[in-house]
Amino acid sequence: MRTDTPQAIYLKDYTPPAFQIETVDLDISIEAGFACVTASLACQRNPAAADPSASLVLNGEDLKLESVRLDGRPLGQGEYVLCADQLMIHAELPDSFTLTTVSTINPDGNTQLSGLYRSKDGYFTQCEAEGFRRITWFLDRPDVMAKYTVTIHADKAQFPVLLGNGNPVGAGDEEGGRHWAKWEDPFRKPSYLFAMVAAKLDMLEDWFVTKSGRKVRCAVYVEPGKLDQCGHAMAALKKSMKWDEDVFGLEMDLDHYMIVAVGDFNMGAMENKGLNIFNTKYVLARPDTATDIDFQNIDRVVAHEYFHNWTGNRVTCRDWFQLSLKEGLTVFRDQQFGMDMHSAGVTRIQEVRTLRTAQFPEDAGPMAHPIRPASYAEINNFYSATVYEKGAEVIRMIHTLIGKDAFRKGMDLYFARHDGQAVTCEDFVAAMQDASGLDLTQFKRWYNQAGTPKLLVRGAYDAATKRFTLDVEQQYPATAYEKRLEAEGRAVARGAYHLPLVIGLLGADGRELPLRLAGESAAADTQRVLSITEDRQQFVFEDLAEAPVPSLLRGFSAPVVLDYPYSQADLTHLMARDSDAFCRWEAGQRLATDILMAGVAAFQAGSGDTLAWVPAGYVDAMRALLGSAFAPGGDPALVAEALMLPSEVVLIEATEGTVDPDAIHAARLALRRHLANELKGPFAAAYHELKIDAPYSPEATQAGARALRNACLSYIAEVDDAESLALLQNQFDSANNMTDSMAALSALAQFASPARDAALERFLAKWKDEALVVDKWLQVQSTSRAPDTGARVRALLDHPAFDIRNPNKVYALIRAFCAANPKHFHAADGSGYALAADAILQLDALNPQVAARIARSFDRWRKFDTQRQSLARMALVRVQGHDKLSRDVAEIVGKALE
Ligand code: 0A1
Ligand code: ZN
Repeated sequence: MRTDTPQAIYLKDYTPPAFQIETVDLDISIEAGFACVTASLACQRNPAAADPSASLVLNGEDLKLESVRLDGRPLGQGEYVLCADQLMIHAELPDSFTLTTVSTINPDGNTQLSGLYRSKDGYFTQCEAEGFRRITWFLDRPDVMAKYTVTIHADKAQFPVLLGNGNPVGAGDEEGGRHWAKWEDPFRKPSYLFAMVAAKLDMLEDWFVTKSGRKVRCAVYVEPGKLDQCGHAMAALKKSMKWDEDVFGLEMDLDHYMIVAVGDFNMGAMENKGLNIFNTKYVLARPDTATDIDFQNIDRVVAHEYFHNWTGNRVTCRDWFQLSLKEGLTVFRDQQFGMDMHSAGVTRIQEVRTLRTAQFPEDAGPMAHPIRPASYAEINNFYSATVYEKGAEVIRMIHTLIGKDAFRKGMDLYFARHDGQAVTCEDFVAAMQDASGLDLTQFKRWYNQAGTPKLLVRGAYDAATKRFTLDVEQQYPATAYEKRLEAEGRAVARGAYHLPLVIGLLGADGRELPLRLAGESAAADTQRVLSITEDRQQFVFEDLAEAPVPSLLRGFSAPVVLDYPYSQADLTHLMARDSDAFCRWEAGQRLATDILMAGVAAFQAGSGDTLAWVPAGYVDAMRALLGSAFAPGGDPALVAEALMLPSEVVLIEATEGTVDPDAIHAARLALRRHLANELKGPFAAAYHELKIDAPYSPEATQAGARALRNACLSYIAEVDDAESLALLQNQFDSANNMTDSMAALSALAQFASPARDAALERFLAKWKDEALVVDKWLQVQSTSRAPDTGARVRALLDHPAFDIRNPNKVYALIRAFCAANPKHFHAADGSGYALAADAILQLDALNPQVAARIARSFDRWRKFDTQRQSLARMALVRVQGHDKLSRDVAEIVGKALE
């Protein structure tokens, strides 16, 4: 039995590689039941290596070595050693030489989906972070950058499409109905960006002319028969190319840019040079199969992978500790793209919601880590919300502190200095500092400290002096991460963060008041970026004729928890009048959270049903909110966001002390029902008013109207009478797009009823051959609040529509249940925990990366009552006790139990 957390590797131990590899020549032959890989590596001793006589040690995993040659000479026994996923060359090595290995691999048996693997229509690769070593022996680390050529051989009828990175340089037929193709990538790249495909695929082709007149061929490859679902992805690609030229001056550098969609994929997509491989979820979309959100996600993921071509590929990471160098920056870039393409306010709100649902809990739990961790056991566990989403917030703070123009200069400088290199987060910050002249030394704490800081802000108005004083205090208590470092004797000093606090002040009539800080001669503006650098700071605003309501943390200017003692009247005022869309939304969320927390206490005391905890005026504020969508300048998309009460997951995080998931669920549902009953008329009127007659389009205005209409529908459904059921049924029956169809199905799925069962049955019958729609069918059930959900999820594990080898299915059924259905996952009898543990163990034998993602569901187990804690601990201990546990799951479970 294993009880420990696996061996960690440390950032402080980084040393440059002993060898560099100049060129890689690969020959990959796909045979029946195996693949043969010949790799010729032109190697050179690295003058920067610590040990000038170090031997060559290559990584390899699940490879069967057939032969090794050094400059053509076969090496014999004793000249190399194979040991624990390493090939060590003992033969004497000249300063430069070519090492050629021949190995066989088993892509058909590769259920991990890392390296070369089989999926329905052919063979695909995934090499980030350490998958290349599952294809051939290599110095599999990102600071080894080489030029690659690859020749692929396969059966022509079964796998007519053969793709590699870069440019096609040759192709032909071979004996036995086989064919070959050779690809050459002119850019040096790390091994994690290698890709190849041998498959039967259809292709959509288009062209993009870059700003300097280069014609780029854009191609989207999909499963045969799905060409009618890839137009949106192609359009997104071309929009991304244009945007990166316009906003960052960055041009596409290859003649071919290919996107290949595959149904079996662990993550969203992968930015391999010139040959992106995508989860079908982020490529395929048709109005009747994909929702507005799916269309938006496709835009974002296509843009994200495209933007990586500069931020990640041209300039890459020195080591995996620097992952946020490329990910935080690229997420920031895709967020900015999203804000330009869709509604800026709504996009920002959705990002904040993601951060609060996924990243804040991570920072508060056993897997807490800074955006650049100091150690890890399994790098795949660090493709985290912290590295990605908080990483993007950190870049955004630099953008806010130095301003847009200096940020652009900083990007230009970063590329001028580092194009073609593998660098560190320091290098990026140095470019920003040098371009802006702002000292970012203290700012770098964001890279080394974990945890969500708390900003305690207090305001005081003095009518006599007409001054408003803001006192700002930051708190950053140690997280599990710092406690672990401390226990290991590696504690690092913690200190105050440098962050931008963007603020405005609102008068009683909602006007934005001019802001003049003490010591300044005139009011500069109605919005200011306050630079917070100390544990405690004070800001005094002058010339205020009335007590203002402060609008704080505009645009969510820093990833912190803000604590300000707003009254309910202040919040209602901000909700209705603030000029900042995020702050308007935030005021509503804050108001709802305060009310719901009172509701939770009431339910725990047995008086929840009286609704005495809902303050007078709340229903009116929500009525006004709904009405504002129809006023001149109203934004239905934003109102839809604001009508949504904080999720149970967010409320769990907001709970100080022991979480009671049943009371949280009861209070939230009671408030939804109350609003539904009180605002029955307005919801129905809005629903009818927002009917769209035009043909479906996923663009923002139509999607916004649909979002609000479906938000109304979900409230109408809470009334749960014959009339509301008829409305749901009618929408489900007549919807001409997946957004409306799913909205109706998901409302129906909340009630264990014959109507639900019939709708689910019809939906599956209609869509059983569209894998991504079947995922929706699974998820609508796994996230339902209906009392039979736990049992249904168990039963669905055995349903023919479910496949535990397919990550999308696992995410839809199991992860969604664990992460987005707290009422059932945290069922008091432990059945949710047992279900998760069973799934983790079953998955771990197939796909450790996916198993580890499910294991993260236990992150917050210590926040619950002792009964639930003991059941969660039992489940975790059962997983940990398994004797062949992967490093991936062992790290997660080990940390959870620490
Ligand atoms: N770099 C990709 C994400 C990615 C990471 C790992 C993968 O396999 C283990 C796959 C994709 C991105 O940021 O989009
Ligand atoms: Zn990325």
